[in-house]
Amino acid sequence: MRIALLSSSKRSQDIFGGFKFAAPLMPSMGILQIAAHLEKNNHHDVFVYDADLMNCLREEQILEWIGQKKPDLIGISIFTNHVDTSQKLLHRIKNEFPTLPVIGGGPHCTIDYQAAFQELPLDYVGVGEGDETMTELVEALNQQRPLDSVLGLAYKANGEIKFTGPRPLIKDLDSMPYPAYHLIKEYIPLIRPQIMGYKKKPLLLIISSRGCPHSCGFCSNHLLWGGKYRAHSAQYLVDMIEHFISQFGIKEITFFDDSFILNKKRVLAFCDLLQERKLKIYWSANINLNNVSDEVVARMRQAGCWYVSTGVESGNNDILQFIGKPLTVETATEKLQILHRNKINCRGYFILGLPKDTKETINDTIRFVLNNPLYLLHLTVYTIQKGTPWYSENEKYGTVFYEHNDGMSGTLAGNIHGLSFVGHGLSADYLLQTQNQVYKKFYLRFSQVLKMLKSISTLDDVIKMVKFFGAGFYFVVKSKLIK
Ligand code: B12
Ligand code: SF4
Repeated sequence: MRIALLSSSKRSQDIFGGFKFAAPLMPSMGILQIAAHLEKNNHHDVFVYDADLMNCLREEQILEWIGQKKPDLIGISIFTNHVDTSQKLLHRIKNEFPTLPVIGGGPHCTIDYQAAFQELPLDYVGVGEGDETMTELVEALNQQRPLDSVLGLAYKANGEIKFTGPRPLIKDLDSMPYPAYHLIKEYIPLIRPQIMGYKKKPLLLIISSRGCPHSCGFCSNHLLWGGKYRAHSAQYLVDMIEHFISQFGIKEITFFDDSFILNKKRVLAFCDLLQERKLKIYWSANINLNNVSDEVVARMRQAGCWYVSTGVESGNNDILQFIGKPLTVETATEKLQILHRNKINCRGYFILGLPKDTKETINDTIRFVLNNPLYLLHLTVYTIQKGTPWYSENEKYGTVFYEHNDGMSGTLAGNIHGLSFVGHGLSADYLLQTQNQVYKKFYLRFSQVLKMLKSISTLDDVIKMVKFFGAGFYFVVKSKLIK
């Protein structure tokens, strides 16, 4: 069976308007993992089309590609923030290839498979981890077996939607094949995370663990990954990095899982192995601040880590407690100092206008942002999301605009869509203006400009910096004009 795996545009390119060159270009890891699992199980006619990365944002190009590949099954990965592009694409596919079956998967489908069937012309929906589900579906279809044995699958039968039951989580992540980067080999040189979030290309994204043991009110992680933390071993990761260096000459890795350093033993072993094997590679990771210590961070730095991203979310302890985040303002301050001392750049994620936020708690967040050693700032206005613990609670704390529930409404880039939540005592204007002002204050401080200038060591760094400030200026002006 020939299988085409797709990801429609995540819209980053459109959002950046005239500053496309500064937009991140990242592959959809879900389809690369699924492709690898299919290949491991001897299904070798697998093709991947990542619309953003392949810079083919028009549906015609994807349809043409499908026409050439002649798949027997299409799999598409869907995040809530790009349901609209997936919807358009799928309707075109169904018009052009009416008998070609399509399975949807990814966070949006897992969170509400019933809704996914209503919104999108899908034949099947993969709920949860799709690696084994997809392989088993292909085998069941090949052998014309009934589908009820394929766990984690929803499908239409006699006008009804049937769900086969939850797919158990994969126990041993090391039994999984490496993501199938070879299927998008010629596009690897294009991969880049946020413009200031990498040093050297070619670069690959790696997901080193799945799941997070915490359950923050605004995050759907618990529902998606079952609240269980599972991780690849240090040995597996270093073998994989060595493999990718030899295959594609990569120079940097971005670990994009939720918390790379949750298991201290694993991080230390990973750093030791990288150094033992003399693998000189830059890397960065998403981390939780409460796992930071001098010991871990110093080893990370020695082993090539230069940058981390972390969610602090708020500068007020009551709000942090309400979120359910295991962090206090004092701990966050102390841990950011540790990163700073060890010369690891840090990007902080913060949210304005969370349920229970007031102008006073927001001022605490602003003070925190401006008074701690952060290298980059990511500041969004709170956006409601299906599948999060707070989803049905939001109305207690403010006005909810469900029509703006696309995940992007609170980002500086996405304000144009309108906010999805405005807390009691706050207004959309106030939130958007505050976001705009804090960005300007943060990046235009003399100390910040100096810090960023000091980090320049190559011509490429200069170019990135110009693009970064250009795009930043574009967003600030755009969000001021659109009211
Ligand atoms: C890396 C990441 C990003 C990267 C982008 C990565 C990329 N390639 O584009 C960055 C930092 C840019 C980012 C931004 C945002 N992100 Co993000 N991100 C993640 C993160 C941490 C990892 C994603 C990942 O690669 N996971 C690993 C892969 C293997 O998992 P997966 O893609 O889910 O695939 C598995 C299953 O879903 C399923 N599956 C996937 N596709 C398919 C297809 C088929 C056919 C089948 C059967 C199964 C299937 O099987 C796969 C393997 O098991 C997740 C959280 C998480 N831990 O998953 C959030 C997450 C995906 N992001 C989320 C959000 C909300 C955003 C933002 C909208 C936030 C914001 N307001 O700015 C933006 C959107 C920006 C944009 N333009 O896309 C939400 C999405 C929720 C939703 N309902 O869609 C998540 C789940 C976080 C959360 N818990 O709330 N993100
Ligand atoms: S926000 Fe981060 S720490 Fe909180 S549940 Fe989600 S992934 Fe875990």
